[in-house]
Amino acid sequence: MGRLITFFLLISTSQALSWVSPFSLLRYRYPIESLIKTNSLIPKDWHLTDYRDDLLIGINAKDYELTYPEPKNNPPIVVAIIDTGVQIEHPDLQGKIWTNQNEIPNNGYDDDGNGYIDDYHGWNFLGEQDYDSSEIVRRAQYLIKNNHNSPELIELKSIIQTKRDNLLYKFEKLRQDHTIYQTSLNAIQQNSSTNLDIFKTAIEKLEKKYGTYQNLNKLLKNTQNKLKYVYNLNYKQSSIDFFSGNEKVNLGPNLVHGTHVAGIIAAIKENQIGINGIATNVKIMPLKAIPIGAERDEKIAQAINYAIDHNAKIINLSFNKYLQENNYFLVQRAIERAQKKDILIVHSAGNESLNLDNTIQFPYFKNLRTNKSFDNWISVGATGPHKDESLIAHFSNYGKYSVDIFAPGVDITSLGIDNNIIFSGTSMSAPIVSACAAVLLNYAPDLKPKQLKKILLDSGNKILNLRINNKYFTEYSRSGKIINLKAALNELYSNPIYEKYLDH
Ligand SMILES: [Ca+2]
Ligand SMILES: [Ca+2]
Ligand SMILES: [Ca+2]
Repeated sequence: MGRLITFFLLISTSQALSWVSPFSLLRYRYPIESLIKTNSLIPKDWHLTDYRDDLLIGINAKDYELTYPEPKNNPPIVVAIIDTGVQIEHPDLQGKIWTNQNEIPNNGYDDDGNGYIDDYHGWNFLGEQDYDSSEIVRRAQYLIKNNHNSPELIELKSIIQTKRDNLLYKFEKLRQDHTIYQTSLNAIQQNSSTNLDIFKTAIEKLEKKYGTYQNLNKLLKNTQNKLKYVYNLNYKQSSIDFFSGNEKVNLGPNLVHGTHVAGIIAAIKENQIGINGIATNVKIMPLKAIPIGAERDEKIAQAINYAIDHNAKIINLSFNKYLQENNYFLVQRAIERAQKKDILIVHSAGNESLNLDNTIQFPYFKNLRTNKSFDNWISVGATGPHKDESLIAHFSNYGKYSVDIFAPGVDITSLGIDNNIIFSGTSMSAPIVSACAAVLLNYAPDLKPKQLKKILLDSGNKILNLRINNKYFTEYSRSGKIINLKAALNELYSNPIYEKYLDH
């Protein structure tokens, strides 16, 4: 048997009968595309606006450089994004991607001797393994292996079966369309029929539905891989190859997630392309480690260590799981190391509508060895634009002790692969906080993570007298606030304890 799966062992048998597994709640692991698509009154950059001016609770990040001119010639703040990869050739990210100065790209040689060949723009820790088993499958496999014929296992098996049924249905539809497309294309190309109009109409219909043939093909492969790896109780990944991986951080079936996150932080401002990012003097270090399915702790630990060893100041983690697996201690060790090296970690609270004071998720904000919270760690929940009951996103996790602060995470427009795309999720809230921390560091490069966290939490926007589900907004997080960049800068410049850190 592996290490403890701590919180399951706290459940007594009598409770277990009526107990719903948190794994059955994993609906929104990935961000949700636009929730309020039709609401055109909300500007696309609402998350950057100032509450007083626009009556939308953004982070007041639009013109901070006018009040506080940015210091010149400071080296850029490096933000590592441990995610699904980043489209590094995106025109709105040009000049914003970190480069490993000691590595010569594309020569097949590990020039800087760090163990990674040609890691010029970060590293893809997944190698070719873009798909992996989901949490519910791993949890069910664990229960089967340990002969727990529990209500939880029955529930998980039923969820997995439903997922497979839906995927099989989708796969069959896609396969049919794929065949129609190919048959029609062949007929037209070979001019093999007298009635070509039927085939032309068929293609038109399919292009309306899928956009391009490539899209249809991608969907087909994606569905097939989900059946094969993500929701397959019989899929067992043999021991992880620690040395797999490659330099290709800009490929993969879910590249849009990491690209969206990178854009929120670093997209070039006022260039008429893409969006306006939040930080200016910043470089993104893309570290691809998140598959479709649940991440592996070995890879997360390696990615955190890579960020530490290559001078990232901030690490953004927009992912979570509820499964404590055997090698979680590697992740914890890496976080401890980041703490010692004064690197800030910003983590998305997750999209399962859970109170995290009652449920442990991983990576965990506490050191399991000492049971103390990491002081270089900020956990971020998601808010919407309006000061009403919808302020906390319905999907967002929360917790008076376990979530530090909120940041916009509903209908956030950022960079997609071809066009801008609107996503909702705490995955979007975390990079907003990472970007604010990067801005502060640019003005005061020697601030420690603990101080950065204190400034950001102290200066946040306290929304008073707002009740959401019979509790005040302020009760849903440690600070009770929403991040506010301009206020954070005001705090940095007005509080005498930070005077000596300012780079005048
Ligand atoms: Ca290297
Ligand atoms: Ca090289
Ligand atoms: Ca732009």
